[in-house]
Amino acid sequence: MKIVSAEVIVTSPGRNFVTLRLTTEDGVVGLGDATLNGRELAVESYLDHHLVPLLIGSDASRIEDTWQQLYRGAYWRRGPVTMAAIAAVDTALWDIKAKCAGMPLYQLLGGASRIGALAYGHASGRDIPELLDSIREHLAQGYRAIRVQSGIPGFESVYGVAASGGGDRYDYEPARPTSDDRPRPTVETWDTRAYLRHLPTVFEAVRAEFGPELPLLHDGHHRMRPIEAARLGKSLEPYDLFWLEDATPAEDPSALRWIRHHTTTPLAIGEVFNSIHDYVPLLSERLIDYVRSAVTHTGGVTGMKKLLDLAALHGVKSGMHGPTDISPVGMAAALHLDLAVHNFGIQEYMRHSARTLEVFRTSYRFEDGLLHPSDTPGLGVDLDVAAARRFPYRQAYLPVARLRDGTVHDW
Ligand code: CS2
Ligand code: MG
Repeated sequence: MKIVSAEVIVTSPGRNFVTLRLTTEDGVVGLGDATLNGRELAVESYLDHHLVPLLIGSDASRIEDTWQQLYRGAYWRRGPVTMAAIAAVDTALWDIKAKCAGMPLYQLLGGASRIGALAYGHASGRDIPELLDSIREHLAQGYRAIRVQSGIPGFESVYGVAASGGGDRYDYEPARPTSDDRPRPTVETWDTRAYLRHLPTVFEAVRAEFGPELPLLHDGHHRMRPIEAARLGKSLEPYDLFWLEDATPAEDPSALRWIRHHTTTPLAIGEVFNSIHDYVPLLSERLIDYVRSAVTHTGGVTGMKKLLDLAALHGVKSGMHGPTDISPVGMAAALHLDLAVHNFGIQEYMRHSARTLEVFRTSYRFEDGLLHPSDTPGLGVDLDVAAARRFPYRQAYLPVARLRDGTVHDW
């Protein structure tokens, strides 16, 4: 079954997405997400110039062989751009295979291991009253697990806090389009000590309002040094978090040994990882409790399945990344894995905007706190190419964090 067409579609319905669309000689279409927030055109170029020429005329049924050829054949292995490109090819090939088998993808992955995938949403507030309202809003939307991000007194903007008042909270998008009067990334001021002082008061208020049962998550977003992350994990123990995410920059596994020694707060890490090799020490030494990678950034369904099987050997569960910069195609692929693997933990679900869903026609469902992948053959997502062309790419950068003295910090 040969591939006769491979299109890389960059579209910006509310935010930028990169999608690979493969078509076989029999007219079967497969989609793969290749979105890398803030660096989309790098992946578009990698696909267009280096992978598409290899795909035309290749056998769409040979998924593992294609993956190994694109990974080992690149010589220059790993990296976010390479692995997002490989992920898109791999996901599109699984979409095609499942369509040809007449099954939803999860059936090819071993069938359902649960009735649905527990989702968590992003509640946030510039102050505690606004945060509590946002949590109520998310509970009313059906969420049964909540990520809690709060502003810090004295700070204009903080990671993860949606602009309040009007608009759609689910449109929170950290990557800001450039313009003539804003040609560069926005700069956010950061002060870890202020954050460490404030956060326990936030969770004290949330637990007082919503009780001890509600699963609460928090994203440290890479910005603490090990001893600071250890202090935060310890100070949040009374609030029984489901997880503390990205407590420290993920490149340094020894940092996690420090944090692990000081706190029992569960740790989640890996959304910026792109290879199973990044996880090996973290899993073998049980330094983390949840794997945060997304199908889109870790070599596709093939890469993610291998990673989750390795994680399962060490009692580590999935917690796949699911912000709005994972496209509906990437989200759908995640849901098929979420339903099938045994070591499922939780699924991030920021919910895409109505404008995004004008381009990506999805059939996964969110009901009573659980996500359900489509039962139509394949991934269950279609891309309206004509609609995609109505939303041309807009250059956008993720913010940069600086300390009060101007020093660049991890955002
Ligand atoms: C965040 C992401 O959802 C999360 O856990 O870490 O929203 C992250 O900020 C974006 O994916 C960056 O593009
Ligand atoms: Mg995160």
